[in-house]
Amino acid sequence: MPFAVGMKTFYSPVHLRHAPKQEFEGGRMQPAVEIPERAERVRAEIEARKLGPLLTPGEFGNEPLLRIHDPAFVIFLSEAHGAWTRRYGKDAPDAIPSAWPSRGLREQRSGDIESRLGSYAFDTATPITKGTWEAARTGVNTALSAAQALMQGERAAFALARPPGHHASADVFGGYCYLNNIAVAAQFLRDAGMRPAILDVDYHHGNGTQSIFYRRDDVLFVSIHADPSFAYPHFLGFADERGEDAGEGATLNLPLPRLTQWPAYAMAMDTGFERLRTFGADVLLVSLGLDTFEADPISRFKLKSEDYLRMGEKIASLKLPTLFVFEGGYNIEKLGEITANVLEGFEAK
Ligand code: OKP
Ligand code: ZN
Repeated sequence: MPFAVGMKTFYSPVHLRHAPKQEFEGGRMQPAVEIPERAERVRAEIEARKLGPLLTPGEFGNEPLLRIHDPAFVIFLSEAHGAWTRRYGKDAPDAIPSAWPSRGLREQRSGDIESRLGSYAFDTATPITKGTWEAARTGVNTALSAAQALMQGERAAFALARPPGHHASADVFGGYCYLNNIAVAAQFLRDAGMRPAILDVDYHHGNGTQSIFYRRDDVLFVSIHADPSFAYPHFLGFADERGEDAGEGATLNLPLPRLTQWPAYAMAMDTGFERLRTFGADVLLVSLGLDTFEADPISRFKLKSEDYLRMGEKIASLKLPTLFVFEGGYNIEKLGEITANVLEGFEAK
């Protein structure tokens, strides 16, 4: 195949500026797991296996971003770390909220940084660091560049974006996510007249992506994930959530039990694929989380390295232009290998 140059991967080193040290979880500060080395390992493996060219994302401005995210939320993200260090000092730890407008409290936020943080965050695992905004902003451009490659006729592209995006909604951040990379890319393709479907294979339910499209019938959301009755994000992703209003039926959740292995996982993929076909999508976006791996440090599924080749092949069987967007996956040693396996399995078909 002399002319096969492989799948384009979009990557920017700007992701390195988001390097959280710690997150609050399990009642204490823990070493962060969503760290720069994740994307660096994947990049190194793509280079080593010569899966295709590594390209620098372009600049798309704020317009595509604001098609999904609330302007005040975007301004907050861009200002938050500055406001935090003005309050707590130059050497303050990364920003993590300490109070939320839960039931019985007023939702109205003041200009105070604690009020804004608590109002826009939904967990304590998602610190805002000095470089978070620039990295997240560049992650969106990474996804948009890959979407543009599809519009220009590529069969597939990979957005190696960090931080991940699928837990972020229009105006809430959490789950290591700040801006929803895949949702912005899906809207960008929609605005170009296409009919996008999102398949989320991260171990965790993509609550942000679901919320964004929940009342719409023009973007399908299918998610395979650990049942929220025992897994993060705990409060969304149950099987009875099927979309609302115009969006009724355009959300499909396929929660699976602890210790799920490839055969059951593949069956869930087949169930999701049936819905993808009846929806009549003409472009597929995959939230590619690799935390379903048997040795993932924070997850409880049991997929093996070779299963990711099968996963890639299976996704290719849909015969749709496909945009892979990097999400979770925390086993640093094997993350490059299993990510590249999906891409290689896809390319082989
Ligand atoms: C982000 B992505 C589990 C704690 C979970 C947050 C997980 C965010 C996952 N013991 N903390 O979907 O991979
Ligand atoms: Zn995840």
